[in-house]
Amino acid sequence: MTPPGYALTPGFLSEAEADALLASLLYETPWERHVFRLYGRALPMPRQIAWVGERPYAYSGLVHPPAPWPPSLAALLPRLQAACGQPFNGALLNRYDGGQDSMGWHTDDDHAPLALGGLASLSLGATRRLLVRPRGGGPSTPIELPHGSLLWMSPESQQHTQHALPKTARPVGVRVNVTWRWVGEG
Ligand SMILES: O=C(O)CCC(=O)C(=O)O
Repeated sequence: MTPPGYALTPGFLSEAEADALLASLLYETPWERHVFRLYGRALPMPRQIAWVGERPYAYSGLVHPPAPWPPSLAALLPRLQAACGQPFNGALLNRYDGGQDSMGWHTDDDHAPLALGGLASLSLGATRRLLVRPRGGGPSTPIELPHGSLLWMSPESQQHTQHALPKTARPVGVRVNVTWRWVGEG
């Protein structure tokens, strides 16, 4: 069972559609691996990211400039918007090259103009486990995210819960996640 405010659609994309989208995003995307400084130590972010969309996006201590939708994502946009019942004008792409790539606990409402709505999270490649827990801590609920699945995260889910994609010791292949968002004028 997914936690309140989260809804999973396995097979949102067919196997063939998901295979083609994964291949084109791996190839076309200008992936960036950011490096943070903490107490004088350089810490590489444990995944690669890219921002696409019509507005700039403040994320991970940087403002990412607007970047055009790649054709493969532009083609999917109307379908995503119809499925979720809200517009999206940008997407954060995350690339996990193996089990040691991960994302820590966070919510996605740190960017105030996101107030309009929820997020649609499309998973491609290796199945990874997302953990969801109440904001402020507590027991976590796992959600397995298979190739081609779509996870809807309501606006309320971002107010009440945090999520994370932990590392895994299992041998896993590459995974790309596209989190579609609405970004206001800031
Ligand atoms: O890779 C995932 O499924 C998590 C993505 C995520 O939490 C985010 O983009 O905020």
